[in-house]
Amino acid sequence: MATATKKKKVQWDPADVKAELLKKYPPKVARKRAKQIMINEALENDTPEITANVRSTPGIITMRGCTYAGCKGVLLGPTRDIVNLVHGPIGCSFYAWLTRRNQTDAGLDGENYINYSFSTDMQEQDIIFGGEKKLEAAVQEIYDLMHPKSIAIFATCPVGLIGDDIHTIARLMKEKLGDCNVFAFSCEGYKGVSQSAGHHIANNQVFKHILGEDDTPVEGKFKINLLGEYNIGGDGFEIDRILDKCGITNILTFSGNSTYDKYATAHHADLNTVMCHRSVNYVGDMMEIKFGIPWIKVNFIGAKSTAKSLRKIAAYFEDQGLIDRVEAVIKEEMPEVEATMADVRSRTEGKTAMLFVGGSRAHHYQELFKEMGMKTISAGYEFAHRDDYEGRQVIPDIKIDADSRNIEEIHPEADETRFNPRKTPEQMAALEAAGVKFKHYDGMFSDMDEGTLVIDDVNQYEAEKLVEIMKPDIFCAGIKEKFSVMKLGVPMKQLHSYDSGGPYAGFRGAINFYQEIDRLTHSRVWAYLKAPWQESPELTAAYVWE
Ligand code: CFM
Repeated sequence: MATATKKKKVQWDPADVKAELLKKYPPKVARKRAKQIMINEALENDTPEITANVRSTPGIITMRGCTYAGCKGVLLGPTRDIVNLVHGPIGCSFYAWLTRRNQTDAGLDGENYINYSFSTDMQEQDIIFGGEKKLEAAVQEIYDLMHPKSIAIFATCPVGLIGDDIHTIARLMKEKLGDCNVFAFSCEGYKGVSQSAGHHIANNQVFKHILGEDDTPVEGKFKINLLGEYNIGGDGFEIDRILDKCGITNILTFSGNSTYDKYATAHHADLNTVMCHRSVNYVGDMMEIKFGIPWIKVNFIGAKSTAKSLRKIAAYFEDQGLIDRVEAVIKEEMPEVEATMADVRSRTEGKTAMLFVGGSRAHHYQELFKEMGMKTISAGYEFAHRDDYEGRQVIPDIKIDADSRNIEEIHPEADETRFNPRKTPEQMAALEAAGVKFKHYDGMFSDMDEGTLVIDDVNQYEAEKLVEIMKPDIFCAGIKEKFSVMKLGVPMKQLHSYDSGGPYAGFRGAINFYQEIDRLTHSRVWAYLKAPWQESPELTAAYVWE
């Protein structure tokens, strides 16, 4: 196995690439985009400040989704026993139905509504006369048919526009049904600039309506929650396998493979670990204030990051037995990972990658590429905030604009009976000194090389330009980008859905990923393909009557 990453000869100057990306825009758009396209380590600016979490420019084909997608699809979608009822026209349900690959274990009770699509199917007359009656009837119908523990109502754009009072309907139906927790989300697609607003709306409601509701004790010596892991392609299953092996009890994965009861008992954990910082970091903060549970950032993408995260968790519990157990698990799991890594690396060393994904994978997956000796030459998030790029220290400086002010900020207080600080301030300080940093995230910039391009809310045009100019060995993004990139002759890997592959988390996931990327970067098929107009630029045709 080669020890150092071979430097690929740079054929482009990042400043030229940036200029080329901006060239086609009208001056006003170019000025705006210039602040969202950073040459890492501030080669051209005094401060490495990036503009993020702002509106996309109309007319540009953004990679983003909407607020409803972030709330219903991302956060609540993976919870199998809460019925997700979409109040809106059928399209909003149909296009969100089983499109995210969050897997679930149907459990012994078999209560699993993920395969269903529930909608009030609003029609024109409901838009004119109001849809509240229809919503009420839909909640009743679901209850009569399924008797679920909980029904969550999601507002789509037209519901916000006509002003249906979904929260009152939810409250009245909860009172009427008695044993079913009905609550609602004002997550209209237009509510924020991206999915990110939907995460926030979802988290607030879950925090207010379910978290910490059930005081039945949970067994386990080392109890954690894993916040911001969504079990795409079974990632959460692999992480649970490893945690189990270490003797760590994961009460709640928020929200992959979750259930209502897991949320309700999550306050029994002694540590919150945060995977996807963007979608969930405020839940960590709120749970600390309300219940006294500290949080740390972890990353189970990449074998080395997995080992590091396990060691951090063990260090937090300050238990020699657990520390030894974690070391034994790492020792047992790593040889196979390292053997595959060395084999694959002999072929992937020095290759280049580009990653454009939602709000955390574009950072996390750089770890796996590093392990393969590959260099990330450009990366960016669709909808992350400045702290996900620059680190959490910038949070106090982030200007709150009108779009963010639109989203409710909740300010919890310590719970009268359930608040219990897990560590004394002295213990926390000692752990910090020993390297277990709480509420800490350095962001993407610090992990990327000087001169790499970090691009917020990249669009279709820029993505194609980047591929044309920089010719990466692999491009990672989503389904909307997949085919245009492949047509440029570059292999493409979807990092949202994993192209039906995965898991890629943990130790076994790392092995899967190395093998997959090895195959993809050595597949020549896309480079051989020629579009008809490339093969014979002059097309001839004849009219039928000729
Ligand atoms: Fe977090 Fe996600 Fe992501 Fe995200 Fe998403 Fe996703 Fe994503 Mo698609 S919660 S921010 S809103 S890690 S669905 S599991 S892959 S864009 S990078």
